[in-house]
Amino acid sequence: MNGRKEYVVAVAGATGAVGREMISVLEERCFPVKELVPLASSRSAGSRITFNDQEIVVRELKDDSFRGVDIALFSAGASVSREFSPKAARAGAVVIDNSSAFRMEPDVPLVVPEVNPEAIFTHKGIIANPNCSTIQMVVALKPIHDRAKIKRIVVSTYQSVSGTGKKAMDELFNQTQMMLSFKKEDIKPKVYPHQIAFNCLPHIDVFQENGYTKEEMKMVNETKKIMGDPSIRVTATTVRVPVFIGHSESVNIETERKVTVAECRELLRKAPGVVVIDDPANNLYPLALEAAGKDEVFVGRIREDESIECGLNMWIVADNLRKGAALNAVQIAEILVGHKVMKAVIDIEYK
Ligand code: NAP
Ligand code: 12T
Repeated sequence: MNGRKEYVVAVAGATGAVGREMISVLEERCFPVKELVPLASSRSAGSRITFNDQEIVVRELKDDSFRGVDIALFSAGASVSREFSPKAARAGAVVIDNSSAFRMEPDVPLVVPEVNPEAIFTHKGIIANPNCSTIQMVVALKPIHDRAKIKRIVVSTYQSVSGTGKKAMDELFNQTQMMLSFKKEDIKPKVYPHQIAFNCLPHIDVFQENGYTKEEMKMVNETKKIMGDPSIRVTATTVRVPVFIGHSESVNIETERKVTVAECRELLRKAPGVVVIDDPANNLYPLALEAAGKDEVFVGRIREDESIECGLNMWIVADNLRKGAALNAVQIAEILVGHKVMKAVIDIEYK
């Protein structure tokens, strides 16, 4: 196969917050698409999306949707993935699944290209895209782990509503409008259990028996799997904040060997996919508003944790729809087909 081969690419969930972003990222990065197949539920089948100045009709996702498809990007929720990803893989497509359905399956690689690209080639038809909050954290922490071995991570997140999807973005918009027009008593939360406008909710995804939310446990378990090191201890508190796009994280790490602030900045300046914005004297640090629409993971507020011997604190921000979801999935596809990054294996790996 040479670099000029083109692929039939299906996007399941093409009308959603992440699916739309996947289509624009494919276009922006000139992914070699022979044909784009946008799929959604019967609700939006028949509507149109634009790809490379072409209008394409959205089709209903069905059992036979994947005939002739080479790569299927899934972002239509975990239950849709559970039902249709194996069918797509059996039809001959390589699935890159953005839902939580298969991430912790031992047979399914969980990939962040800056961290563990080699895992891609172990796939058996399905590759999982990690949780948004985990992706941006491991992109920033991998170089530090390689240098000084991270023993423990304590993370608190400030997550935007776009992580939940388009209905949640509408809910924040509408509640904000009602608050500003003195109609607070008319607000009836639907997507979240409480009002999100002008509020912070320490609750993302469902509560588990151990008192943590599923989002918190995703950060714990996925971090170990992606970093390939089950010995890293991780604890998380995930919080929804009234921001449309961009997740922010306060991250505390304890390392085996000492890393100074200057060394940490230097390591991260050289790290792929990372931009350091760390100039407190000029009030410069990463901001969700500025990360939105960008591809990189932004890191700042790097400082020593003076309460322990070998510890650091930092603030990590990224666009959750791009690096946290759509961009990461497309980067995996690029490696798979040898576009830009690595040699093609898609044909050898999956027949
Ligand atoms: P969204 O804006 O609500 O969009 C959902 C999409 O799925 C829509 O295109 C919808 O089509 C489609 N869909 C829903 N039910 C379907 C069905 N039964 N059959 C076919 N299509 C169906 O949600 P989103 O934010 O894009 O998120 C979608 C998925 O991505 C979820 O699995 C979420 O967990 C995951 N996600 C992952 C990350 C991450 O951390 N990597 C971040 C955000 C989201 P209609 O227009 O027809 O309703
Ligand atoms: N519930 O991919 O609500 O597992 O922000 C990502 C984001 C699940 C996921 C959210 C979620 C996922 C959210």
